Amino acid sequence: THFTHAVSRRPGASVTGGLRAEDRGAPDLARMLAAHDAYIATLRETGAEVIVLEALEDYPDALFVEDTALCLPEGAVMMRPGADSRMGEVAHMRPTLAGLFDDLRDIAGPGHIEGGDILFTGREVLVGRSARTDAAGVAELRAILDEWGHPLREMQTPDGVLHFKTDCSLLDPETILSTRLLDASGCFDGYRVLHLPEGEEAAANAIRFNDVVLMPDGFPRTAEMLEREGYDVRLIDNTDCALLDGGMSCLSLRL
Ligand code: CIR
Repeated sequence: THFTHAVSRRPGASVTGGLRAEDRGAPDLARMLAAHDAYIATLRETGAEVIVLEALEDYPDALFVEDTALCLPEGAVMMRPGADSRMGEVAHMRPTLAGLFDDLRDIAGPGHIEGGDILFTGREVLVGRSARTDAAGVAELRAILDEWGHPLREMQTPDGVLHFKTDCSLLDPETILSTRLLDASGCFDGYRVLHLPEGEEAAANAIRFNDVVLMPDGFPRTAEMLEREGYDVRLIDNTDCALLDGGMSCLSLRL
């Protein structure tokens, strides 16, 4: 998979009010910005053009751009977040994607779907139903993907897990990094699955971007496993995004 572009958005001061399942303290903006810089620099190192959008103070979670759209070779689909406070982020992303895609679609509703629940493996699109993504949202996406010729497989994000991709990542077209919990559902039959070492489940949200794999710092056994498997691993400080249940995939749209 070769990506020529990525789109990200700077966190603003309002990020301290971002959504979180459990309050473990507020993120530190300065440290978050430094980590965001490192993330963007790593994407750029691979030769991709990275568009960095301005912070949206009215939307504390707007840095998690992945949830606003699904980017595929045929076009992009603007999502319809299940979190009320995030709905308005979509309209702010739309003009950027309109400049990058000829075919731009919208999930019109009433259903909901967020990009964090969608894993495109190249051969199919896996979508996890979750507290944010419902059957009607998935059905609307399916109708669009039918037109584009992409099979969609609907699965279930485990209870208590924010998004499907909170618990898995695509490392290459054949290989998925997954928690044992998610993989136990059998959803990755037909792929090679690498399991997160016990106690390092929080490293499941990684991304393969061109020649590198970005993963959160602080999970040494996962990093070692991926290096042993031949991946060029880059560690990013995810301390502050983790307080808001966010990770590597959430911080960019990749196309
Ligand atoms: C939220 O709850 O919506 C944000 N605090 C975190 C979103 C993370 N996004 C993602 O996993 N794609």
